[in-house]
Amino acid sequence: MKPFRITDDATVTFQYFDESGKAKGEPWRMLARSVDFDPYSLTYKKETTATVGAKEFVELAVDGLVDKNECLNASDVKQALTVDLGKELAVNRVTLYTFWNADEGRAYQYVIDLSADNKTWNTVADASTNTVVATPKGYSHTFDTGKARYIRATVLGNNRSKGSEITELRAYGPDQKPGVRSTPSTQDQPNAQWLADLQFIMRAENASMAPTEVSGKWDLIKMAWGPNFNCKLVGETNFDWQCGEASGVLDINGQTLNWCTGGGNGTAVGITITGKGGRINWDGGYSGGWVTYPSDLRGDRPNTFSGVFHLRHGYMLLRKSAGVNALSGDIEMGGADGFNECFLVWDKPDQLADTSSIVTLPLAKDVKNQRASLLLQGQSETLGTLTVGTETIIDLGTNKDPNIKGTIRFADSSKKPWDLTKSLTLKGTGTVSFGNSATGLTPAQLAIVNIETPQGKAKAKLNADGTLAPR
Ligand SMILES: [Ca+2]
Ligand SMILES: [Ca+2]
Repeated sequence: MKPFRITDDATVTFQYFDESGKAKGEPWRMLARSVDFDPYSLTYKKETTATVGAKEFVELAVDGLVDKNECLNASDVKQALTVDLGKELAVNRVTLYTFWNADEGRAYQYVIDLSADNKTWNTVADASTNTVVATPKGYSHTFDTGKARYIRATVLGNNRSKGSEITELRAYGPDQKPGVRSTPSTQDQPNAQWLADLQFIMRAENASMAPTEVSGKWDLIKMAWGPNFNCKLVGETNFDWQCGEASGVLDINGQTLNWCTGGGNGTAVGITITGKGGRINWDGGYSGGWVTYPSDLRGDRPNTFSGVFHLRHGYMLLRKSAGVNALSGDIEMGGADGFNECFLVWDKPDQLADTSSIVTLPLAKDVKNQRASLLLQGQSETLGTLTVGTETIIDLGTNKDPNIKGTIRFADSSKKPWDLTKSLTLKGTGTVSFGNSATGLTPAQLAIVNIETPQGKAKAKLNADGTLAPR
């Protein structure tokens, strides 16, 4: 078998096969994280002490791995980390790896010293006034070769917080190159621990069993809810779930999910919804009833499900973390015979993919309250086109911060087949735009747009930048 190379974080699926090539047992997955690993540093797994920190955290600084999420930390005080090389060795290069966050320009101040006896120290790098921003490459210092048994890095703090996070401290002799096995003059022969580590530089996290396959009527009672929830549709599935909370993963897998939630009860959907294509037909509440309590899509992981989300009726709140997609595909609203109106509501900004388009569908003739409403609540969104097929309302609402106005930016929708017997009504102050020019809607489309102003209803025009304004 050829070795395969992973150059970035990747989820790898494993499966056993018998000699005839037939799959045996369950596949399983793990997340392989890309990390810098060097077991040839003189400091690798050497006896290490620190001014602050439990033993397992101190060991993180010499475990061979540069992982900014695994640091020996100290806040409010300087952190001195001392590595005992076990015997005097020739050293001419030290690299200190700290936490890094280039976006916030985090730079660490530190001093590095060498010693033969752990008492008398020789400073080889004084970066106590450093302003160079920390990166995954660490802070490297090369100096005249000296003999040392002890290497000490004292991190004084950083310019963004009081933390002194150390993820790794490495050192090398003059005949060494980082990441390369050297001659034994400066280094012990590889021991069993090194070899074990070299064979396992992929770090296993979130190892999980294959998803449970689901189709037909979904029997919830047998399902385990929580972070380990892991299901995949393998056929059309009917899923009645009146209230509750869940997390984990649901792969729509190109299938159809008929999903009913709520009905006077909110349903918190913290599940991460994935899968290419397919469709979710969502009913919030019950046929003919007035839905008073929203269900919501929440959590800090994006729903990457790229099929159609059909909000048949009910009140769906988009409540993912700001900028995290609650929906990544297209959205249909309304169109459900005998059901009342539907609301798509923003609780946080930037909840839809910039390519997600919205179509409001015509309802059956005998249905009252034939409306589809987008309630921005003072949040902002950029998305794809809008197609008006029923009475459609955009209410920009108000933000908790009075300086922030609701904003919704549709793509140029002039080619979309609007039902010109219906209307689009705008409420609230803020920005609604179609494309970025005065041609983002046709004159016929503009003729059915009403803007509610303090002075009453006004007809609409598009400014040169695509924003709607009273005419
Ligand atoms: Ca480390
Ligand atoms: Ca967006």
